[in-house]
Amino acid sequence: MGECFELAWMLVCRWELRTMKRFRWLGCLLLVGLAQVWLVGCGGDGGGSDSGAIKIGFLVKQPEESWFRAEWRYAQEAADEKGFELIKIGAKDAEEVRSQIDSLAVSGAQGFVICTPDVRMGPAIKRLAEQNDLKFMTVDDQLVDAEGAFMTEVPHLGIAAKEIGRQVGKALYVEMQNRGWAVEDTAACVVVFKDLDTARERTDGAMEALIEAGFPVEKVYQAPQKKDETDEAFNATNDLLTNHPEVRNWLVCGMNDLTVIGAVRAFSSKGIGKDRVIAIGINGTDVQDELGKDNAFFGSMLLQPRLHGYDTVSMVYDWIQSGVAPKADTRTTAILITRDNYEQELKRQGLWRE
Ligand code: FCA
Repeated sequence: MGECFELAWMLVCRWELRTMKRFRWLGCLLLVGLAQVWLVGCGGDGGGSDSGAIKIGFLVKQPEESWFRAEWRYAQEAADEKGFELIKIGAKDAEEVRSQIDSLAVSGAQGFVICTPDVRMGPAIKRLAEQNDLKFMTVDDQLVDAEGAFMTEVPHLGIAAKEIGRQVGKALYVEMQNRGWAVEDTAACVVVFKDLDTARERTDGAMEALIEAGFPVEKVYQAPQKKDETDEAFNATNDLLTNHPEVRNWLVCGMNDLTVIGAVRAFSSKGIGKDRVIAIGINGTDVQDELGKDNAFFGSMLLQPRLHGYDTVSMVYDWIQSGVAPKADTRTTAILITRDNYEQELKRQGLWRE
């Protein structure tokens, strides 16, 4: 194949020498075509596995969550388009993360994308990947080292958490005004999860924007959840409500839809419904049912799971295939969906369930 390539190049040069300018482009086209055939003939996997088949893992901490299912779906789209094998893995604790990375290596994978159940596993994940010669990047939750500092040497794609949190805070305030609620009658219930930076940044952003808009800081109550799960958000909110029976109206937010769903359930278990609660989540992937009902869920910040699934695996694929490393840090944005636009926006992103 190499010889064909050289021969074609000679012909093009000769054409040039004979000043057959009219046909020069034809020669170039021929050359490009042959170069492609040659690359395919050589395998063209630029450092992939011996068999040439590229396998990439996608590990997520909560495989049953709609958010992660959406990421997987879009990652699969990339795999089908580009012709690599995607291995979808649920890894709910540290032990599963370790054993699944090892099995990935055994199965001949060359890389993975991960949203780990525990970001403090950062150094361990990095070591395991290096030992097994696996390229990897993180999605959603950024790894931290032993001192709790972000491991910026590992490529990451996550949401612009603080800014999206601020959008939540602003939207809560605007809706409070639309309803004509007096600030004196209203408090904020912010369900916080302090163990995860992206969660903390979101709720910090929401509180910051609420206070900036004029909401009294002493009426912003935090309800700490022990884990990032709906039941834990329910318990945290329940405790807060027991301590504040005097509040008439509530603005509610948290790290994601599942948290806010838990909070809304706690309110409704105490008989506090939509006429006294404005609740806004984050993700947008989990709220179709909520917004389909007439309840206290007002809206959600709809993220872009396609970028988190399709783009991340594509970056790891390019890294394996052609040695182009992913961008060090990518942040994605969100838009507010409410009952007015949720159907249209979920359909636009291919997230609507019939
Ligand atoms: C975290 C949350 C998910 C989603 C993602 C972008 O991993 O747990 O629900 O919000 O960030």
